[in-house]
Amino acid sequence: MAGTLTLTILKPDALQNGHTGKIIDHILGAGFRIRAMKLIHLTAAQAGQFYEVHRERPFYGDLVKYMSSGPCLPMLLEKANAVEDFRATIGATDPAKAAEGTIRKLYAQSIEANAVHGSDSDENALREAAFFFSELERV
Ligand code: IDP
Ligand code: MG
Repeated sequence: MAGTLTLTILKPDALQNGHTGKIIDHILGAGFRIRAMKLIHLTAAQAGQFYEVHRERPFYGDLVKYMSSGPCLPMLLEKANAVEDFRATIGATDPAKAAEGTIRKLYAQSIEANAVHGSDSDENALREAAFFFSELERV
């Protein structure tokens, strides 16, 4: 059975461009409950660790620089079928390919500065949740 948790990050471009409130409203409107959230400014080392799986990709260096360029807002979200439903809510990685009405279509700047992260599996959702939040920081 699909899990009920997924991890998102409102990325630096979303915060810098003033989209924080609208994106949170969109997420709540799509039926997700916020179980934890935290405003933080990642170091390059922390951003590199979070995106460890992409270390060999050509965009990794730029991605780490971008993710540590300003504050971001990780949130732990809960809903039935959380991972798949949230990926549908945010749309494709490249906003040019994202479906109408998705968060990335509405708010992303580029394939790199694409407004939000979404876990790609239940296993990664749990790993990413533990990366940002202790049990005590969850409600
Ligand atoms: P996802 O965020 O839709 O799961 P991933 O392939 O896991 O996409 O890539 C992680 C992040 O790396 C993307 O959200 C985006 O910020 C960045 N990224 C992915 N592909 C590219 C690319 O081709 N050029 C630049 N940045 C990219
Ligand atoms: Mg991914």
